[in-house]
Amino acid sequence: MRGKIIKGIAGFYYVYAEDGCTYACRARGIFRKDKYKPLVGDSVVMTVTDTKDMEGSLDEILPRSSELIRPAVSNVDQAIVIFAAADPEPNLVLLDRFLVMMEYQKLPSVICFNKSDLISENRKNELKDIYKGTGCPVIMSSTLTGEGIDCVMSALSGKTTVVAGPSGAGKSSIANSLQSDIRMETGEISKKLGRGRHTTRHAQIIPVNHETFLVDTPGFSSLFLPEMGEEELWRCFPEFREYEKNCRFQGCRHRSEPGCGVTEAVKDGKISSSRYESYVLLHEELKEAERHRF
Ligand SMILES: Nc1nc2c(ncn2[C@@H]2O[C@H](COP(=O)(O)OP(=O)(O)OP(=O)(O)O)[C@@H](O)[C@H]2O)c(=O)[nH]1
Ligand SMILES: [Mg+2]
Ligand SMILES: [Zn+2]
Repeated sequence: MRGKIIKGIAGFYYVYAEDGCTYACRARGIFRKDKYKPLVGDSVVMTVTDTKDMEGSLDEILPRSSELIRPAVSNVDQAIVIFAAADPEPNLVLLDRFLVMMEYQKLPSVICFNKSDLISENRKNELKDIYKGTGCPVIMSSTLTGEGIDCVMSALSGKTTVVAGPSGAGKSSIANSLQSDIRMETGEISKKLGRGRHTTRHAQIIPVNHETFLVDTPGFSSLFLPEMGEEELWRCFPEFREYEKNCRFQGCRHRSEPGCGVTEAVKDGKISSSRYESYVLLHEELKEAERHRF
């Protein structure tokens, strides 16, 4: 029978199989010998060995279409980056950091501002404007009013999507609102600290239906950029591309170089200054990291 590995705990791989059941499977010896480690996300062939205890054996791993490093999951099609629109205020530098990481791994992203019930129409438009140039769809959602949940569902349908975003954004609440039989732990936000409790600990896959899967990742608090070069960083800001052509110098870093098309576009309001500020911060961070490397 075919299935998908949805989590791995203590030597067991939990396989969501074609029959709609989940089996705890041991990997057969061949995997250990080949050092070919099964990954969460793998499509596999399995055999049921015990129908009472729902156990099976992993027989074969089908070819992977992709392999993500952070988080370590295979066959991912896209990411959804979920931030609270308010309570807590979204940290847009962190959001941009997620987008850069996804772009760097060539993963398309969907941006979702949850808790839209807490912000005005004006603020919604402001947030949408900031991310217009990224090419990522921006969804405003609320698990309280139901706004945008249908948009989230249609963005995810038929795909395996990594869910990223800080603790307390409402990732689990959204996953729960997509289908009645999936239940993920949700945590009450700590009013005093203004941030959520870390309720999700292991990377695991939540089947929404037979073709739609969510990869739930632990709440990120800090994230480091992969060891990318400067040039790779500005490639991860899609809205720069159109204006880079106007830069006077080849290899322009879009910082204080004269005749820079990107900083010009920021001044003219064609590139969002919030996005550009994130670029500057991440650029400084990369330079700093490079200095420590050598
Ligand atoms: N006002 C409002 N609150 C929401 C909404 N969605 C979720 N919440 C609340 O926000 C808090 C955090 O939600 P979770 O779904 O646990 O957040 P999470 O992103 O899964 O957090 P971690 O698992 O810690 O990473 C909970 O108290 C939810 O009730 C929403 O649309 N509007
Ligand atoms: Mg959660
Ligand atoms: Zn430039």
